[in-house]
Amino acid sequence: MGITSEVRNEAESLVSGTILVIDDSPELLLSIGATLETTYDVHVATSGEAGLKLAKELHPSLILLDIIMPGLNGFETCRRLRQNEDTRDIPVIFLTSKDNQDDEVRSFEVGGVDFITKPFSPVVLRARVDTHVRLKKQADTLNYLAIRDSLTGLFNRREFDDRFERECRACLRAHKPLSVMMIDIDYFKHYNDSYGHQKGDNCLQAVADTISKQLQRGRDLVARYGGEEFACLLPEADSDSARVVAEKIRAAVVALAIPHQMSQVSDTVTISIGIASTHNCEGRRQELLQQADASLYRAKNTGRNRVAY
Ligand code: GH3
Ligand code: MG
Ligand code: MG
Ligand code: MG
Repeated sequence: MGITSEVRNEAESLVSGTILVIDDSPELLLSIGATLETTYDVHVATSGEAGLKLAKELHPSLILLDIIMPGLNGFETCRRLRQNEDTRDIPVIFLTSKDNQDDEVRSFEVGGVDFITKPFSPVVLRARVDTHVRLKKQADTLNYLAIRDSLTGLFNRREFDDRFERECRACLRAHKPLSVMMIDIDYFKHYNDSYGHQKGDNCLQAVADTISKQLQRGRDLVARYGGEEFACLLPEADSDSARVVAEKIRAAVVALAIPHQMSQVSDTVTISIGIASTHNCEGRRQELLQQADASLYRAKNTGRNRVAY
């Protein structure tokens, strides 16, 4: 089963998930809990400040948010949820005793997805929550698929380029180096010719998994950059540390020991890796990728199954 169908199955399964209720009234928290906790994992916060903190920790599928609370009110809480990258995509339903039109409109303006007035009908609350949780899951699925390659599950090239840009800025700010690697399977056309395209696809998946497993630092990332070409980004890694990582990846692919009778370097599948490193990537992302490509070309021309920098 490819990632597409796995993710779809997950999204279409019964509604479930975590819901955060932010309200200063203990009675209301109890009655919402009773309404939703048969299906959802319900967490509560009694102030906007506590709610913001919990939202970051829990990443709930949905937030039910009171408007009138001491301290941060619901509108301001929602505004801050939208400003934070970790919480901006969580749908917020306002739940309030305020039932004038201005507040209802304001609720949507600050980023709410729905507005329910108290006292609420448990069945209506339930129906609205279920609907928004389902929509949230569908949006998550589409976002996930938009940034992935469907064969390997790695990031796709567009996502790599986006993240590269962000990491570049972060490394510049922190005065840290950054390295990129281009990886290409050796004699892969021959591999397809002798074992068929399906085996070729399996081989690509195995190589992709192996590269991922060798990248252990949280910010390192790998993408499928082209057909049988992978790009890795190693933030805060200089040329020496990138070479260590590349050598580990090269050796791990050798250790897979996938037979390749028509390779001219080995009797198993191998890869070649080109590295480029910099201490100042400002405006030079394209140039760095070209440098890594040039290194890769050297690795190919000096015998393959090797790392060049
Ligand atoms: P080299 O060692 O110089 O890299 O030789 P190569 O044969 O690997 O040459 P190249 O990198 O140009 O070959 C790319 C081949 O990868 C051609 C194509 O058949 C194969 N390929 C690209 N994408 C896919 C894919 O999604 N699945 C399969 N099975 N094969 C692919
Ligand atoms: Mg209140
Ligand atoms: Mg290639
Ligand atoms: Mg190749």
